[in-house]
Amino acid sequence: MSTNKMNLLSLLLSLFLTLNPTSAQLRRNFYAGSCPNVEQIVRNALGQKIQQSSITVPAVLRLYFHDCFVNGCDASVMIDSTKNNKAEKDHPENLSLSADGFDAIVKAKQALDAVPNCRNKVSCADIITIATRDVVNIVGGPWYDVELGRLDGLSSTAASVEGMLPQPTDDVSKLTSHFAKKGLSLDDMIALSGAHTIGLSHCTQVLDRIHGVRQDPSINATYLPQLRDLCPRDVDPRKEIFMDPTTPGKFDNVYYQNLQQGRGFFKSDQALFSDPRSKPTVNLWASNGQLFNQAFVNSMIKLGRVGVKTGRDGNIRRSCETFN
Ligand code: HEM
Ligand SMILES: *[C@@H]1O[C@H](CO)[C@@H](O)[C@H](O)[C@H]1NC(C)=O
Ligand SMILES: CC(=O)N[C@H]1CO[C@H](CO)[C@@H](O)[C@@H]1O
Repeated sequence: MSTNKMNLLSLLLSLFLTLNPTSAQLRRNFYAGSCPNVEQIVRNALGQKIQQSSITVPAVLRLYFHDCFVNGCDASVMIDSTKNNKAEKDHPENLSLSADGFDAIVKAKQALDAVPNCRNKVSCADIITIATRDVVNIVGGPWYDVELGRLDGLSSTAASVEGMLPQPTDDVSKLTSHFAKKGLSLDDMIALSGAHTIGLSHCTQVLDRIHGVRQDPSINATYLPQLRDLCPRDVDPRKEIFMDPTTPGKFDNVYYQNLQQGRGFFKSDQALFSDPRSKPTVNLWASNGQLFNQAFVNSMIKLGRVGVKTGRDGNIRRSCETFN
């Protein structure tokens, strides 16, 4: 290629990067001038919280997903309801968001506020982003550099959650359309679903799938009786069980190997293996954990750009759970 063409190409590329606002406003080391140790401080606070409760790990990861899918990655999921406002937390689908996830972010914010130059300088949305990267890494997942510079959102309503989150009964078409609305591809959806390699679900989410007339025939014949034992039809609705029956506490590609054997936890998980559009990718990542890790990192960074607030659309909250 001639130098002229190369110059033109790099000009076009930088023009594109400038015009593409979501990627342009976020950057690594955003807090280098105001709170240079932000990542270390968050990581220390999380380490302490995880020692008290290991449930914190999947809880934070899921919090990031729910935050970004409703209203963008703006910590709107953190806001407490008041007399006049039913916040996102109050939507029935929140019931499963574990309190330890919220508490971990509150603790990290407290740790930041204890450092004079960091006090009220770091957004709650960025704390969630950093914390999520950390928890994934702490249980064996990949490390990656986080983009920062999000502001915290100015609204949070239970009504805004309606229809935003994919359902565990969704098929690949429905899942794909949910993710496409956020600018995320089929492969992003398959990669991010790999988050179900850790964490718990309430039994109630799968009762229909394992008992009765609507029982899902794709469930592995050895796994089905185990699931029924753990989650009998009259189970206590508060009971939770691991979603990855093989390596529940480790972030790995066993999620995809489980799908190959009919050990997907939700219909939406197992659908990734039964649908020809997603099956080749499931097989690839089942056989190559490194490729999965790369894909997961790319998709997590993309997820972190969804609906980012800047300027007048946000601020830095003094408390993550209430508006300033
Ligand atoms: C693809 C569509 C998805 C569906 C239908 C879905 C659905 C669910 C459901 C129903 C639960 C169990 C909730 C309960 O306790 O009852 C759950 C748990 C969880 N989900 Fe997803 N999810 C999806 C994608 C994601 C994504 C993209 C992430 C993160 C990147 C994620 C992370 C998690 C984690 C970590 C848990 C365990 C939470 C804990 O142990 O506290 N999920 N998901
Ligand atoms: C079910 O799981 C067993 C291992 O427990 C495995 O050998 C078998 O191939 C699985 N069945 C199917 C249909 O994948
Ligand atoms: C974690 C959390 O905030 N859970 C709340 C979800 O919403 C119900 C009401 O729908 C509350 O009772 C929970 O406390």
